[in-house]
Amino acid sequence: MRLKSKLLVFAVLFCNLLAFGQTTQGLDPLVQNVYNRHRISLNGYWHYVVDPLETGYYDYRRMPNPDGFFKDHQVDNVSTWKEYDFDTAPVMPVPGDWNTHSDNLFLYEGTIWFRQQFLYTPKSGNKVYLYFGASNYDTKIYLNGTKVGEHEGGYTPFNFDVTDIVKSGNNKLVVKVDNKRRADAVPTNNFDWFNYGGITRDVMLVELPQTFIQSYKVQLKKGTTNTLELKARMSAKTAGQTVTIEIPELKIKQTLTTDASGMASVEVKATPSLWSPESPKLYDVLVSSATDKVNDEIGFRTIETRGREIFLNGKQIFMKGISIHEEAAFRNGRIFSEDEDRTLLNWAKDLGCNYVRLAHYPHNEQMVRLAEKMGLLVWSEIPVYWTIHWEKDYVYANALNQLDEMIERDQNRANIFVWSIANETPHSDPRDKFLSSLAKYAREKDNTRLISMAMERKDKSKEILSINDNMSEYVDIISVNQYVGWYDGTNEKLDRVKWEVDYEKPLMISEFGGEAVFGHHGDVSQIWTEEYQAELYRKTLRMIDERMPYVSGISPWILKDFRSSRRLLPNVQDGFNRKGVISDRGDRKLAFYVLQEWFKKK
Ligand code: GCB
Repeated sequence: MRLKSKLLVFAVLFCNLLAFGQTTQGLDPLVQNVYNRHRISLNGYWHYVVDPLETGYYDYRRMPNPDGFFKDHQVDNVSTWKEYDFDTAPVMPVPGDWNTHSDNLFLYEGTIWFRQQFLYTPKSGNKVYLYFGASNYDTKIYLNGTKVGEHEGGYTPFNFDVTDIVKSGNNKLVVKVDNKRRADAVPTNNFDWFNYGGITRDVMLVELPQTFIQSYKVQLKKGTTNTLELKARMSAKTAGQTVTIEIPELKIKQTLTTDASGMASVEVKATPSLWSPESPKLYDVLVSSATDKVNDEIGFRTIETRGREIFLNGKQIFMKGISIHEEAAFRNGRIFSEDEDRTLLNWAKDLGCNYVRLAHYPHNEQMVRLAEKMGLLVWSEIPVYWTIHWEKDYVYANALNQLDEMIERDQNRANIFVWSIANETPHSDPRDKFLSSLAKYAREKDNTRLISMAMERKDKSKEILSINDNMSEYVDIISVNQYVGWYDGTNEKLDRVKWEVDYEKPLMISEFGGEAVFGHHGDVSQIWTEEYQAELYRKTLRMIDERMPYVSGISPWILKDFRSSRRLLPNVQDGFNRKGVISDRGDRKLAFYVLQEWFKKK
């Protein structure tokens, strides 16, 4: 199924490429678990050229210039004409975001060219992949003057087989990154977070044997606690290759044989200790073939819904969560290190969370792995956010590709319990078609997790709040972002409203909240104060206790104040969405303690 699905993605992408000439190009199937492969980091200081008019890409008639900056020509004599020079251009760190690297680039949206040189000695018989953890948003990649490919989307990994392009000695890697917002992009041009541009995650060469283990999935079979499904996909699409999967602690050693598509799968009886927030048990897993091997740490759990409840490992669970953007604590830029992931996750643990909603796009791989080790369940989502151009096939292909890359990377993470396919999208038939197809795809690719999306309210009356969304049929968990007390009335309204939600499915409140400036105090009726925000939390939580006893989880908006160009109020917002229960400097607001107390009682 997985291979068929991947082929489908490639087919859709290919057709779109022919039709529109945009979206992704030249991508190779993702190599899974790159951090446990033989890799050579290309991180470091890269030279960059800021190119707002895309002079390095188009000629003066705005036609693609075959001799663009990607050629990185050398000046070899006094009459060589060249109007750019990577060698003398400034440098910035990769991974990095250009906005916080330089004040001049803080609000820059456009193209920046990056160049890194590296020495390499190809090993005969090896394959070499060039891997990007993420780059925001439109990325074109050239190695030694040859175009390697391109990728659209700012938050998912992608890679290319560069075996035939990388050479012995010095190599020149030139990358064009364009973070201009577009109405027909995913996300669209209107979103409430900061459009950090650049190569924002690790870049590396991954050295692999000619035939290698492309990916594997080792999970409990849906609906069981005593059967493991072991699956592996080899890079070569031929029958008869053997792959061995070992889990020493469970005394499992199974040899699988591939079919003609390079896929192999087998079921094996086992009763592993289950992963849970209280006991985040992971097992060492070794996947090996005649030519390749890769290690992982994998946990096993079941997740299902029954009626209006969510069950983890057969036990009903209340999801005590918080939403998080991938923005560093204290310095407000994209996160570039595991320590920065850890700071945010520790804050979530201090709050008493057993779950984090990683909004509104897939966060870096270490964030998910760290959360797994810390016993935090994860809601993982793609940036299908607000208004999307639902009718356009290439927009769908782009969303589908991002969904595929998200699942492909993290399909072995026990803590991911939900793939979320959208956030607050306006209702229409084309939207329903788009989203239901994404839901179907996610379910087929991975039936061991639940599907959800953050919906909006559709009220029965002013004070009878409700949800009415055709997509309810396609999701396992109904989730709603609701802002009574902030965008909808003041806090008193929270004392009056009733909820009538008619779906026999679990309901999560994926967002609620209000803004407060840390240290700004006043009466509970005064907005922007910590007191108002704390009161909003108190009343919302009381509303849930008293009038929504069936709610099965919450992830208030949001852990930390975050940068957003939509938030313009001077001396209050100053470019920040202030709905954090913690300020951008790490100070806990009163609402933090209100939520912490509530979680203690849950
Ligand atoms: C929402 C969005 C989130 C915003 C938040 C807000 O409903 O999902 O991205 O940041 O509201 O603060 O308005």
